[in-house]
Amino acid sequence: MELGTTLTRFIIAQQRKYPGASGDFSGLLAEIATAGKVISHEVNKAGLIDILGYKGKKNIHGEEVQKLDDFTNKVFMKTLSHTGHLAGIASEEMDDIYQIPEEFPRGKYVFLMDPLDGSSNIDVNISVGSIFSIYRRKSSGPLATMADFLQPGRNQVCAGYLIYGSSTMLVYTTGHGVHGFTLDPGIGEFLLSHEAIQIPSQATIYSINESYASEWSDGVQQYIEYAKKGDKTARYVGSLVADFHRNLLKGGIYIYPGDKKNPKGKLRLLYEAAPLAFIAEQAKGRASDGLSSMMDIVPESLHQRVPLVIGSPEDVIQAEKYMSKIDNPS
Ligand code: P6P
Repeated sequence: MELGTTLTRFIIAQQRKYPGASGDFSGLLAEIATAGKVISHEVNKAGLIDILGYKGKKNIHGEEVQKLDDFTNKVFMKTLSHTGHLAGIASEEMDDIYQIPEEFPRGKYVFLMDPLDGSSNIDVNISVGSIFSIYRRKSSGPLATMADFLQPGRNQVCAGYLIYGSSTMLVYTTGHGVHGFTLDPGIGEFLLSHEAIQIPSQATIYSINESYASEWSDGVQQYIEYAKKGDKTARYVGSLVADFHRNLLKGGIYIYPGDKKNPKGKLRLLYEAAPLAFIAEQAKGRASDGLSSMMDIVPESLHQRVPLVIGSPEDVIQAEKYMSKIDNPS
């Protein structure tokens, strides 16, 4: 039986292909994959054991912390802290940065994550995901600093996501293209299933929550009207990783705009928009806040929100034309 290309084998081959690529990623990616296997196992039986529902606390954003949010955060923390590659970790589920404990060797990278995005969808069996981003630290002392984390997306050395859906997939980039691996639960291995993913330059899908239409800017309103008059069709799961992953493979545009009530929108720059922007650009796609490239936005705080326009480059450019001309006429 042909095993297929395992994640480990692919990473080793990539290191040979790109000698400058640090071997550190092989260790980190292998542990991220391990965390993904553990989380996939729990997510897939969530309806059967008491890890659903509300944990009885709220996070820094005032959002109810689901039991599985907490579980997945802990899985990544335990799996990654010992690798010796990280100096610190930031998470949507943690108010401040986490220093790798001194009993573990500290490394030259920092790791940021949304450990379980879309977790409120678990109860109704909709795909959810984990999103991660890795930077080389800028500081040199024993402890990671906030400056290590507040870097523009262009500085990322690795970004990816796990999607827990009809199958569990790991999709990542280290700046040499975007590659997708599907978990074979029978052997517990992630096998290469989507090598060198490239997003179609233009497509018919647009993803946006139209219930907020009355709050949108004129530019967003007029772009969506333009899209509806054209050949586009609406697809909106309400789970960012699921909407992004579908558009990455089939093409399309996803928009979570700012609006009159929330000018910066809902999504987080550092552990949602920036890692997906790195993936989109590596897949020949495009990502912005409607005006500026997502990869060039310099973060001012760990949990800051940002409007997101991402997907097929020609569709994103068209949306940006409406949003810049109408919302921000020079
Ligand atoms: P809305 C989930 O809470 C999430 O952060 C993303 O996964 C998803 O795309 C978005 O929020 C959905 O938000 O406002 O459309 O319900």
